[in-house]
Amino acid sequence: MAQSDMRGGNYAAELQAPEVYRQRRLLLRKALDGGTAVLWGNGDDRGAGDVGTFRQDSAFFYLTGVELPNAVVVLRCDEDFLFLPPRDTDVERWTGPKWGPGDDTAKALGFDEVRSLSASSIVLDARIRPVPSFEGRLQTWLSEPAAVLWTEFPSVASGANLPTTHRLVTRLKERTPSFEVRDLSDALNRLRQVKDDGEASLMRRAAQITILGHRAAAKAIQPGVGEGEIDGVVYNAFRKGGAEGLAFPTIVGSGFNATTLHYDQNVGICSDGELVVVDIGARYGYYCGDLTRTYPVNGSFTERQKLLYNLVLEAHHKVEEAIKPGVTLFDLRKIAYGVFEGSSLRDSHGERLGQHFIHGLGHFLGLDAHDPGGDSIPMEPGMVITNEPGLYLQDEAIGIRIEDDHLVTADGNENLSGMLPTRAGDIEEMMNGSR
Ligand SMILES: [Mn+2]
Repeated sequence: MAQSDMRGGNYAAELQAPEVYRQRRLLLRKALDGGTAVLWGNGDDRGAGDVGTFRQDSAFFYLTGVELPNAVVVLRCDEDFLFLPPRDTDVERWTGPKWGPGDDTAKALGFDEVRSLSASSIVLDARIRPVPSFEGRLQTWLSEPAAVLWTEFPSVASGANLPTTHRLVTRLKERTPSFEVRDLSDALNRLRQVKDDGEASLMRRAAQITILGHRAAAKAIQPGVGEGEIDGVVYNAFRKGGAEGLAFPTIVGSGFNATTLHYDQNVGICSDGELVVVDIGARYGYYCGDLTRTYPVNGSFTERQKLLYNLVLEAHHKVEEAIKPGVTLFDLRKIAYGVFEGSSLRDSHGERLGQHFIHGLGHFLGLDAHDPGGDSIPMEPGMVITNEPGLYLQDEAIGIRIEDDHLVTADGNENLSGMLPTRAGDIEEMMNGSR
């Protein structure tokens, strides 16, 4: 599709047909029980110095495929509406052509109607008639008897501005106190957890590009190289592979830094004899990869490092064999913990290793690197989770994590990153350029 036809930002929405998003809205509408659901997309509030392109809210993108800032979607049992800011040709000279309210947009994006967020007027029968704003229309819907407003409330970080949803609901309540507010998150998250075939192929692609990042990192790691340089090598491989960007900030942690779970400063130097944890994810069509490998900086594991590495790998394998419908992340963590506790290996105090597995086994993965879903949800075909056992021995400056992405299938799982080596010998070979 030509650049000028996209009118919405980048290409991600083009990867699935408007009909796919429409079907998702239809499914959600059935859960509304006669109410009105409203979801606000993200505004474009990038400040000076921020990098990257506009990123739509994940739930909003899931339902609409629309990447324009400041859009609103309304779902009712028998209709859906997209509200967009009116087009502004002066602004578009700076930001490029955008979709605006109107029938051609509705047709292209698969909506019944696309209306303007602002109040306007039309000439009908030679008379000027007012067209209400989005808020005016919403007010009307919420004045119906027994009206219900379904929406998602983003968590409010202390000190942050009250999000749009809170502000608007408060304002509506002042004028129309009678409607009931219900949380749309459960129904929406439930839909997002089970990936359809189109989503599964986007996630396969995100995993494949993330693998390219690892292969590039493996070849660049050597004594004296900066963690930041590896970070750059990974980003280059992602963009070369077709990713639109990062699923989350790249983690390159060597030596003691490898024992810090979300270390993302990447300002240290990889030194001879250390291990370096590389936890990276490419984003493709809004879907996230998330893969971790642990490399010996000089290209070969020491005896102690290899023993510990193989133990983490054993936990990783046992978990992989167990991923199938019905099990929970909690069950899977117990398997990995059992491997660490059952090992004859000890820490520097002569104690068992289970206590050094300090995080969960993994998380749901999708439009967000940490997709909705918790440790006690039984797996279903179509769910995607990470499998990332790890051991962190701070006083030995050893951190080890091995992470793959798994799509749950009817009788087990598909390892989306199975092509990326995990065995210690294969990791060494990958670093030395022979695979
Ligand atoms: Mn992860």
